[in-house]
Amino acid sequence: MINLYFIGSAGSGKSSLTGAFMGWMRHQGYDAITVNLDPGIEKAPYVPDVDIREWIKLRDIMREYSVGPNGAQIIAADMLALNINEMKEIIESFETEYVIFDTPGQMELFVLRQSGKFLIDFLSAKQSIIGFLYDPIISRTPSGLITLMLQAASVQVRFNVPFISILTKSDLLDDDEREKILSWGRDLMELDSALHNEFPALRSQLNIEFLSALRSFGAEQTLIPVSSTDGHGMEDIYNAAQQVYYGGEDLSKD
Ligand SMILES: Nc1nc2c(ncn2[C@@H]2O[C@H](COP(=O)(O)OP(=O)(O)O)[C@@H](O)[C@H]2O)c(=O)[nH]1
Ligand SMILES: [Mg+2]
Repeated sequence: MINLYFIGSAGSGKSSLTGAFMGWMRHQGYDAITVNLDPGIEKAPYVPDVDIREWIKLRDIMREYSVGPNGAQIIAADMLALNINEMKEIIESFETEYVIFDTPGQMELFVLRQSGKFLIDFLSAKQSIIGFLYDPIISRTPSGLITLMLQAASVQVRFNVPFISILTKSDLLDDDEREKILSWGRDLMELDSALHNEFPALRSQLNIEFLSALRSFGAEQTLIPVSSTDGHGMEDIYNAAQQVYYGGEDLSKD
């Protein structure tokens, strides 16, 4: 069983990708379920098989603790792991090959607080993969892309599980823009010179050594461009995930 966690900044497309990838898996005849870990989600673009809202409801927390929606999000994040035994049992009862996790809208609530790490470890870190989502609008500038790489590196340090990098909503980019972002991801020299074009009087320590150090995190920065809207790239996510645990071997379809 592989646990695939989609993690990325707010609005990067986690929930949409969970739905789109699940739809693709099902269409291919692969065995998968979805788990929603976002207690704040209003309308999921898919029907979760397991849903944190069964246990945690933002509205109840707001009432019980007399806090607003932001405070409730934080409390909810800390409560994420409370029902984890039950959740694990339910997930395992599906006896499925793939479990696709949609994580909370605010990435830092999942990444920085203890419960996210605890949850991934508890649900068997051995078989986990993180799909880190790069928002295309942020990735369009060198400084934006580097910022996301830094976030990706921090997610890697934090969870220490295999990692794939996904450029979401690629339908919003024209061909040139998409190619530019992908080649920045592949070639740090290019990213470095683009950064110097963006900031001709660059003052910070964002130099090529820094970028190389960033890359040495083992962040395989081969960005996989996908679109949840037109379904582009779903197979590439699957192949990348299979590559991590099975050296690319195909699952048996049923
Ligand atoms: N054009 C386009 N929009 C997308 C795509 N994926 C997500 N969106 C939109 O981006 C916004 C945020 O998506 P969502 O999945 O809720 O992001 P999350 O906060 O990371 O879960 C929504 O308005 C989606 O409709 C995509 O592949 N293409
Ligand atoms: Mg979401």
